[in-house]
Amino acid sequence: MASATPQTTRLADYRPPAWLIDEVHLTVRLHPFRTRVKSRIAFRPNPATTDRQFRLDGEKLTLMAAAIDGVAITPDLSDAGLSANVPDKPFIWEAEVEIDPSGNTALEGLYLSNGIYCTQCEAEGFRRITYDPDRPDVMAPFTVRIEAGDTGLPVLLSNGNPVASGDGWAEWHDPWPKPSYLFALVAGDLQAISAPFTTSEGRDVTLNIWVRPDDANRTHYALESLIAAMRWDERVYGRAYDLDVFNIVAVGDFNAGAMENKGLNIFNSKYVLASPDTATDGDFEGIESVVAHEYFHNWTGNRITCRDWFQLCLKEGLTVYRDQEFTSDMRSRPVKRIADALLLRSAQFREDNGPLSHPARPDHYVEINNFYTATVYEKGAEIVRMLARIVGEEAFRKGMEIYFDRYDGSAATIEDFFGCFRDASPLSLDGFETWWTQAGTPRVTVARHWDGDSLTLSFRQKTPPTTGQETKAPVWIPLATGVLDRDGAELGPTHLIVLKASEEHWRFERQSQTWNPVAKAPDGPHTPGGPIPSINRGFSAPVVVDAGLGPDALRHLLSFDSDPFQRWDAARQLSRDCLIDAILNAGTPDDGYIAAMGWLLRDDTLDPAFRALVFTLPSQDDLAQTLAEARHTPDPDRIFHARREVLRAIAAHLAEDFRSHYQAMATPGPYSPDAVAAARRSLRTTALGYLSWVEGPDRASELYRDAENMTERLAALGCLVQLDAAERELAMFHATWRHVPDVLDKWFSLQVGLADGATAVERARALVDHPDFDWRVPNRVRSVVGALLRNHAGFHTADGSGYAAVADWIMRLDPQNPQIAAGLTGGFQTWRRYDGDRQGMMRDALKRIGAASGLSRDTREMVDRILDV
Ligand code: B3K
Ligand code: ZN
Repeated sequence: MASATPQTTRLADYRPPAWLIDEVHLTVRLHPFRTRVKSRIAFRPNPATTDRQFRLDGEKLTLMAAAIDGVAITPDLSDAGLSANVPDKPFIWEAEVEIDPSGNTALEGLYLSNGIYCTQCEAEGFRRITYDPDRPDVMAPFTVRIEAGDTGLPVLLSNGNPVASGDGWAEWHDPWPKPSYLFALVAGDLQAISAPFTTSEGRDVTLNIWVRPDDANRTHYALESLIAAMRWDERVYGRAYDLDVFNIVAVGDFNAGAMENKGLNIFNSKYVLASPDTATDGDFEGIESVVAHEYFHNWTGNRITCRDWFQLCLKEGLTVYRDQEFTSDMRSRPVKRIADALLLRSAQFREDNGPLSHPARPDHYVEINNFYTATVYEKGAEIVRMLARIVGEEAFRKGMEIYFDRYDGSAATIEDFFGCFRDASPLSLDGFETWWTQAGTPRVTVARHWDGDSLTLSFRQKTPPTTGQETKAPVWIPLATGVLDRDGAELGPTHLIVLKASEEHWRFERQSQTWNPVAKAPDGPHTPGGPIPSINRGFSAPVVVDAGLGPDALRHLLSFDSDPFQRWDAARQLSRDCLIDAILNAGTPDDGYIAAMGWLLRDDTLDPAFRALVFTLPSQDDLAQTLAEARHTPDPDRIFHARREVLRAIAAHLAEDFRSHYQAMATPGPYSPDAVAAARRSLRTTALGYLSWVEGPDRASELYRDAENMTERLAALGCLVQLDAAERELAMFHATWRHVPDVLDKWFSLQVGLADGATAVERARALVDHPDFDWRVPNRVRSVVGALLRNHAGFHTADGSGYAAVADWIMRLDPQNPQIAAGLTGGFQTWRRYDGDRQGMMRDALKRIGAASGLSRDTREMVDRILDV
């Protein structure tokens, strides 16, 4: 029997809380199956409402006792919480509940991860720890006493500052009012590496990274990253840390990447543990950015939180924007911008193009955990970036200052945030806010008219309809635009054209080098001659621009544009066109394309990381998306083979260059994860990838053997897997790393992710039965099932075995960990792109999941949305 239709929560139904909290006091006595949580909560009526109903959230709790002002009561209990009659004045609520951390496989609330007790409360996990108004607009200071009980665990941590401790107990106090989702508790046999830190305000802080003793030597990079992030937030935003300790704990079993609990961040160990022999350059960069992201939440998320979960992008979009800027300052700004554009286009545009599309601020949900999406995070960050660009650096800073001053200690909305920039900027921003409420990726088409003296660009914007939003308003589209003459010279500085209407005409005067809006385009046909416009420099707007540029014009931009993003994007468009031609017409890369690519490869003035990105061709999924947008039905097998042919052809043409770069980009001496060294390795391993297609496996085998760091070793292994020549190396890798979970995950994921379609399915099926596979560990599940979903040819094999396998695994996982099961279900979101047979098989797989008895509301919502029922 399918579960009952779960309830939809709507933004329009928001009501302020009936009761506010002055103080929360918790005593947690740990036990693997019978942990006791005593709560003492001081409630007072909310003067902003006359509603006095008293309802507390609570799930999977056994209530032992409850009292109001010291008098025992018997509340009305339901699966979702309790209600009680309460006095119409401030009162003290007390309760004692029992919970079972070992039985908690959903990893939400308090759970045991390999002997470490830890919590995950965002979004609604606190209600699995005790009864409470589990909503972000109820904030309070917390005092927490942890009693180790029979567990004997020595390290007992919670939010805030340590107050007192003794044999088997510790007490913590967090003076900063916070919502329940930021509560955290950890108990374990842990070891810290620590550093002192004095804030710009003169506060002495102890920084600790807590891990299992065996991992203590792999925490230094996380600690350095934390220090860098703290300094950056002081310097760039004037925000200093506000407690005496900052604790980070790494755990092996974690649904998300990390969590910003006040003063006690809990991390997926993937984003903490690193050493040259276990982590790749990408892992190091990921650690730096996630440590910074969680730290930045201390102000954007914790000190100022969200009024309700619809406002999630208020904290996530803004904090992603902040971490992107941090990485840009620490590493290469253009390379970071390209990486972010790649992610947005592949993950967020994909979301917009399918049934899961939603605005950056959604207006309804069934399960909020399903909305930690690319749209909320990445598009949310792009909206902040556009706002910053439009109001300018100074007004943006001022707006942020107003935001911090005005909303510190409170729970805010997108409107509150936006209002700060309205106040900070002299510009009228009316209309910009549509970005938060309208789903979909705007398309901008541009026609050019050149009359010998001036260039007129006619812009048309259109956002295709999305699920539940048929009609679309025009949005503000800030397009940083330049003009290049035929000799490559820049005609004037970059100008920010902010489109507001569905159709606008802008004229560039060659004489005065200025841009002006004009009422209409000159009569006559589109004239491609004259200077070449470079539109959307630095990816200033998260939109699709079709500037109607042919290969010559793209090669011109690729060669001469002063904006590195545009050079990369021109190369990207040429690569994409070449691949599409190979897929549809069995075409081969033409000489002009090869020459342009070779020219970029050999340009030693360009950052090697940039060149590596130029040679990272659009993924199979990106190509399927491009084809679907052009109303072609993507054929996954053809995409797979055509892409390999193009890679081979490029490799054959540029083999000599790749060889010399492979040598020249070696990084002798001790490994350093810094951006310069990492950039060299990325170009070197990219060259290796191409060379493997023409030379076979020897060079990769040799690098696998000789590599002195995980970056090169894993890249070599990836080449061997693609050539189906990795048997020996895979066995060696397994033997070496079997007992290091974060490294073993790479072994699982690589052999599924990079194999050809049929092999990927077969391997994934075998690997879920491998003795080292464990359904309870999200990272391990993602390393196989997630890897198969990301293997386009594998997931979409013509016989449907990929779909069937993934559906089986989702059903197996759902009762245990609904969040992970629901996340994997998202892999089916593209089903409408494909041919009738595949559509039928994907729909059947989804229906099969939907019919599973007792399906979680998480997965049910995903199935329903994807099938659009
Ligand atoms: N806020 C957490 C994510 C929580 C996920 C809840 N399902 C990490 C982050 O974005 O910083
Ligand atoms: Zn975040």
